[in-house]
Amino acid sequence: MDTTRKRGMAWLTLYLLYVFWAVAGTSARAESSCSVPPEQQPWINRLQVLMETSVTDSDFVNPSILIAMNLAGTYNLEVQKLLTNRLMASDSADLTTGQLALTIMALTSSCRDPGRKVSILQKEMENWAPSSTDTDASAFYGPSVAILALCQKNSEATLPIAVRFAKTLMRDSSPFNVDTGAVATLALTCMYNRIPVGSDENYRNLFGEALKVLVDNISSRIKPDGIIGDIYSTGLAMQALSVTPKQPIKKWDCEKTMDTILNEIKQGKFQNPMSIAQILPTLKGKTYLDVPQITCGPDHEGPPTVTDYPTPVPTSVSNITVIYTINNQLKGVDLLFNWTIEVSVKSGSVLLVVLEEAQRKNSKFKFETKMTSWGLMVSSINNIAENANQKTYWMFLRGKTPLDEGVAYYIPSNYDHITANFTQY
Ligand code: B12
Ligand SMILES: *[C@@H]1O[C@H](CO)[C@@H](O)[C@H](O)[C@H]1NC(C)=O
Ligand SMILES: *[C@@H]1O[C@H](CO)[C@@H](O)[C@H](O)[C@H]1NC(C)=O
Ligand SMILES: *[C@@H]1O[C@H](CO)[C@@H](O)[C@H](O)[C@H]1NC(C)=O
Ligand SMILES: *[C@@H]1O[C@H](CO)[C@@H](O)[C@H](O)[C@H]1NC(C)=O
Repeated sequence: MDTTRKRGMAWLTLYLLYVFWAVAGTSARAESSCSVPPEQQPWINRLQVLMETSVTDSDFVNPSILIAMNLAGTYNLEVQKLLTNRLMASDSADLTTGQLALTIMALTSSCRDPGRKVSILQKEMENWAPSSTDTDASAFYGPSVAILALCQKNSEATLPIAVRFAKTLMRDSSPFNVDTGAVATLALTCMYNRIPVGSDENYRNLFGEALKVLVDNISSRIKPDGIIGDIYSTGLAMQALSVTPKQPIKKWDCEKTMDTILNEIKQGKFQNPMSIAQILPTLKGKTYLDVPQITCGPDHEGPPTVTDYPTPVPTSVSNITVIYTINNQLKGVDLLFNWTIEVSVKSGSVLLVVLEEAQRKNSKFKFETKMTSWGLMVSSINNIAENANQKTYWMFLRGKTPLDEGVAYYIPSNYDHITANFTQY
């Protein structure tokens, strides 16, 4: 009798431990399992200051920056107000599906009512269908953000849209893209967590199955140093892996990823405000799933007391030589070209300076850019322009390796051979 009671107690203890573990595991995973050590915090504060400061010198209204500010705790209230007001005033008709979705999340993160923007986005997603032939995985990026935004606003009305999205995603056979997979994971995790009680088990099964495929694919891209995809997809991938209800086949070592990211930050790899906007939530133990829970009060943290900004290494005034090739083997039989030029630019210049110098020396190298959330994108070279319908664009490579940054941020080395290749995605 005594032993059965003891056994009963033991089971109860075990059960309680299990419940405690399960609760702690879901609610505090992002914060507790790996966070930025306090002594490294100044680096993170500096990034946030850099990101917030960028807003005033740019006329591109970037909702991702507002989301990151509100998740991290705003320093500059003026910037927060400016962005919120500009986003409130933006016309849904001028925005892509993805930008509209980010705008809704940004306004929600500022505790503002996005109003009609939500129903417009819902309509767009009800009519959404990816072009049936050769869909590239990144075609799901905007729609994934849309499912996430709609889930946070009205998950029940989003169920049928999300079901169709999940099925389409699983049918897609194009090469996996980590950034897109991460946002899709956040979107479907939101849906999974909000399946109404007592509804069909099929929802849980479908979203669970899709999440398993996504998370396994993300985990298959974890490199030995902890980077997931490349350094600029790692922030979104960390968010995804820290919230998903489905554990990946390949175990993820969050500490290792965090260490490597902190090192990359110290190397100056996060200068682009948009790159900061995508990594900052994770560094602050937050994810995009926290957007609806943000509380907006009059009290705020205020700017951090960071004075010792590391000064960049002074670059020498000497010039370097860069070999630059523009190559179109794709468009117009009589328009094909493959030209190379050598240009001399000041050491430490960004690639954009090389392009300008080439254009100045030879008008065949003329080019055009357009402003995007990631900065300037090269849209046209020698009158050959990218085209979203034809899925063409100018890809930049160093030797045979595609660049992981745009022309306004990449700094070429002496005798780098940079190629702009007109190609398809
Ligand atoms: C889809 C995509 C593309 C598509 C965009 C066109 C399209 N219609 O889909 C294509 C294939 C053209 C593309 C090109 C490039 N991309 Co890209 N792209 C993405 C991806 C996966 C999703 C973007 C998106 O749809 N956002 C959703 C909407 C709502 O936001 P948006 O701001 O309106 O989106 C626009 C911009 O993102 C812009 N864009 C896309 N990529 C890039 C890259 C740069 C440098 C710039 C300035 C703009 C830009 O195109 C989008 C559609 O108009 C992101 C991933 C990410 N984490 O953001 C990578 C990403 C933005 N791309 C990246 C890179 C490196 C490039 C290239 C430089 C690659 C190369 N070696 O050539 C080129 C740009 C070269 C040039 N001509 O200047 C990096 C940028 C990192 C950084 N620090 O700058 C990212 C983060 C991927 C990664 N993890 O490395 N890309
Ligand atoms: C990645 O996703 C595809 C479906 O898009 C799936 O068939 C494949 O098994 C996944 N890969 C891994 C490693 O999970
Ligand atoms: C284009 O030119 C480069 C550099 O001269 C050369 O290496 C490459 O093979 C050429 N490519 C094509 C398709 O002609
Ligand atoms: C050095 O680079 C600049 C462009 O940055 C160029 O104008 C100048 O002519 C170059 N000097 C030499 C000696 O090539
Ligand atoms: C350049 O683009 C062409 C056309 O799409 C493609 O066939 C070729 O493989 C590309 N070259 C590189 C180095 O990516």
